[in-house]
Amino acid sequence: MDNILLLKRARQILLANRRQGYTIPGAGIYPFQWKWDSGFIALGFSHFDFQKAMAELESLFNVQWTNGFVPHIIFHSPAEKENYFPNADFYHSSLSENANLNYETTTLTQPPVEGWVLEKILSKRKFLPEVQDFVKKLFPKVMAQHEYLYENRDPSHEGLVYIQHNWESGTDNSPVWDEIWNSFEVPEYNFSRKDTQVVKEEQRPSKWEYDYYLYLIDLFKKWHYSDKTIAEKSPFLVQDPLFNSMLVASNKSLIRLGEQFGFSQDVKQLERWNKKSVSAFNKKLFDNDAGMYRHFDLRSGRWLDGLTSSGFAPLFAGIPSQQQMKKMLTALERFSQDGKYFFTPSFDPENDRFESQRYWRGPAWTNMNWLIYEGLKIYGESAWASKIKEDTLQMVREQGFFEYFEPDKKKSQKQKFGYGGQQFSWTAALIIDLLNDKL
Ligand code: 9WN
Repeated sequence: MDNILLLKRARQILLANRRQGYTIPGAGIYPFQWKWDSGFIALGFSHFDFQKAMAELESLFNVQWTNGFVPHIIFHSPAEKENYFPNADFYHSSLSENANLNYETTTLTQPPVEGWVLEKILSKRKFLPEVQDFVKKLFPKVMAQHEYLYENRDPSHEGLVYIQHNWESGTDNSPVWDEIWNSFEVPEYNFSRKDTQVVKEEQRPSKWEYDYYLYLIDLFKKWHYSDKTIAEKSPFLVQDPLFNSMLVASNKSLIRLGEQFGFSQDVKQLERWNKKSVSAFNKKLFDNDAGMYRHFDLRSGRWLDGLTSSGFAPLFAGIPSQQQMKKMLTALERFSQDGKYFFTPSFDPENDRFESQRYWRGPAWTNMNWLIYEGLKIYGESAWASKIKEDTLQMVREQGFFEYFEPDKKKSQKQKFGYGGQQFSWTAALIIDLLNDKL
């Protein structure tokens, strides 16, 4: 497939996945609106249909809670209720005193990508008054989300916020969580999996992992979703390098947008937060031996076991020093094992727990590739950035617009298909962005 056809297919996918005012990640498996997916999708739309890009973000922030929190799934369509588990009935978001009762949502969030998404889409239509009005309207809402995170997810005021559930990380069944799951027991849940009716079981998280995911939500329900109680009592409390990188990158974008649009008080606050975050990031999360960033478990007081592609995300936020970045290039090379794997497997391929088809335990993902690609450009590492771009385009050209991809190049050529959901929105959106990028 040449680039023109690839671009055409990508646009068709985004349009086909569009519903009323929002876009689903993929038909069949994900029939609602997801938070960080919407960020990537808005970026994709901004290249050819600006109204849809703005609508995507607007529909996300319409749901914002009174405390600034933005939930990770908005169950817009009641007709799809039976097709996803766990749905709104399991969460009971109304148990939280902060919930927005006009919408059915989850009670978890996802990486705060919206600040940098807003800046990126604005750069394409800077001078249109309508777009400027849109940014002015969204800025305070994105700011309120950052306030929520710094005030409720950073109890020791370190500058690093925690996630309270693996679903908040975006990298749901990453092997880094195994250690936490092994530290306590949960009851067996009886429920009917919907995901494995549309995607092969060996490409999805295992049933025992779902039991842990559900148990945590049950605990939170008991505590009426109080962040304070969760911080005190929950067994899962992690400073995630991907989540915090998205926060720092969004801080930086909000600072630039705030200066441009006259939000000077907010700019000062953002600068204070951000300084602290970057410094804590490098002190606490950088593993000098591995040459990359790690997840920190606030419960055990140490890094979680295992290296993941999330550990490269700080590049996107310009967090590493030049010296750290050089070390990260060596780690990146090791992840690709001399070109055996596409950039970038989601988990360390030399680790015994690496599984090349199981979701976040090994496969390559276009959004992680894209974040690393953009990060390397910030550091002027264009040769490296081009390698990642080429790998990503090749992966999608050979395997299709899947959710995630076989990272072993030889194996992928033989099988000619990817894994998980098909006609996947963020894969399409980011291919559009990459094809429009001049590098
Ligand atoms: C749970 C929608 C989402 C992504 C996540 C990805 C996956 C959901 C699931 O799909 O998670 O949120 O049901 O597996 O891990 O990053 O946002 O694409």
